Amino acid sequence: MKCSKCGGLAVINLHQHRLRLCADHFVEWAVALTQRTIVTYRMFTPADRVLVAVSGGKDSLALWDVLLRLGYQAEGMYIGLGIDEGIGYSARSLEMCRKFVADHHPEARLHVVDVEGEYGQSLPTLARRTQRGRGKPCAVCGLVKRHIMNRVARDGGFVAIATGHNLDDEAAVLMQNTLHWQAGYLARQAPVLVEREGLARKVKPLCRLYEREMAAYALVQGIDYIYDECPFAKGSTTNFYKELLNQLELKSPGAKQQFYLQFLRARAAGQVAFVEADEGELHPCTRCGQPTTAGDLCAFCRLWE
Ligand code: Q46
Ligand code: ZN
Ligand code: ZN
Repeated sequence: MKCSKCGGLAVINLHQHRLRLCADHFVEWAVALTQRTIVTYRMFTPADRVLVAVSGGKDSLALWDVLLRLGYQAEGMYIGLGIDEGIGYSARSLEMCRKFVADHHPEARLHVVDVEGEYGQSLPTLARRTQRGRGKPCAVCGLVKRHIMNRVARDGGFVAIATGHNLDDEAAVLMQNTLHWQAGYLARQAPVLVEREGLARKVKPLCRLYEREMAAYALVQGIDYIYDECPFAKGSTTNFYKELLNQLELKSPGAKQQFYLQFLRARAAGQVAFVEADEGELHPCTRCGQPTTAGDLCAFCRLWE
């Protein structure tokens, strides 16, 4: 298999783009596509400080790598959830983030927030105690991560929070929301969530890259990452939809990309419109000061009551 650009040995076949690329041209292509996405959706500029949410997995570490290569002021943020489940998941994922910095970008800054150290309970303990989410800690986890990311972004003066969601993640969520006609979620599913009163902007610069491309990027760049998913992700509905979409992709290369990009285009052109659920007025939580639509205390602060 020959590289479509230089005729050298290709390491990846990008069926949906009709491209085969060697290692160098693949890295160049992935970095350029990310840069185009950042510019197209006006995510941030080189003058802005960006906080990258890193989990130790391939997508978030690759994203951080790409942003630093592009010269952005990107700092990492790792949230230690205290998940062990017999595989030392959180400890190993933090180790991967530290190793990434040491091996690839020793000058980069990594912020670490340890949930148990800072708030007194690990995520699994907190989730058990509050009994939210039917035995799975994911609902509480989402709430905790959103709160902490927003706090670090606000205190540190970051313009945006960047996450490593790739096209497979976005297409799976889109499929899930479409099958259930979740109009409120569909209205909010975008590469950029604009900032509003006290809530930082959220951006997904990898939303045009396939998951297999991110794995290839990490491999080619020699980025070590934690292969295991969070143990609580097993059997998740998102994973189920990802598998369905992969079957579709096998029969019809490019199907995932088309599904997601056509949605974005149709929405941008005003062909489809979804009304965002009215979440009510935001006001500051009396304890932490973060915006909330609930009563005096925000949902995060109520967790610790
Ligand atoms: S929500 Fe659930 Fe994830 Fe939190 S507990 Fe793990 S699987 S990390 S993206
Ligand atoms: Zn080449
Ligand atoms: Zn609060």
